[in-house]
Amino acid sequence: MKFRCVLLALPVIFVSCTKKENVDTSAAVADGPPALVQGKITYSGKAAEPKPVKMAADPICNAQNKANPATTETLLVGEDKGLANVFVYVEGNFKASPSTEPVDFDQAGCRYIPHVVGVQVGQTLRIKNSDSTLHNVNAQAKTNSGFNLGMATRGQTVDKSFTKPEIIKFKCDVHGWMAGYVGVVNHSFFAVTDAEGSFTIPDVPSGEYTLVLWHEKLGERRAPIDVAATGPAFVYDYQQ
Ligand SMILES: [Cu+2]
Repeated sequence: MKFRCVLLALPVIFVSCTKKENVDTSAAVADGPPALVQGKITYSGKAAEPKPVKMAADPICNAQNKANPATTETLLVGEDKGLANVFVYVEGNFKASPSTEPVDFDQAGCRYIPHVVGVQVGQTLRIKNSDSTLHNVNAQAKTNSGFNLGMATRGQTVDKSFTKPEIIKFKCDVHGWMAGYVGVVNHSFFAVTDAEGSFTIPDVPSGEYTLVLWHEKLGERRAPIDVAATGPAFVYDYQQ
């Protein structure tokens, strides 16, 4: 297994990659001012072009899809090999109370938007239905309590929260193509990579941690990081 990490910025944050079995997962005690953890996740392997999603089974989905054609989101590689929809979080036990801001997780155009989203333990996940069709929200939690509920009305919202860290797959039992992921973390130091593979996690307390990367198709990677000051940037390539 080959890992490649490139340190781009001044040595304000040291990033190296190791195989999973070599990583010390214990969280270090914060001992300095908070810093910005930012970087770009790439995938230099082969990636097929996203395919159109066939929504003919539901005329309402199909009509919306014509105006805004949906494509598969399982592996989205963008500019400069940037890998989208990687859930990135700092592993550790931080003293953090959940944000009071709800996180939106919408069903719109018969897709989950965003496709991958993060939420803190105890924070509200506001599940919406922006479509004029029935969606069945099947949260396939393993550590948390899962649920399975129908949302039949356009504009309907359901608030949920989770008690334990876990990345939960959501699927719709009505529309087999619908899948989305909610990363639950016990603090606020997480992000999802954008279309260029970039992410930013602000205000991480100085210290040594493990940065965990998770992608729905490519799986999990772990990299030790030493957050010592502001201004870090690194590139991590998912190709093995
Ligand atoms: Cu649905």
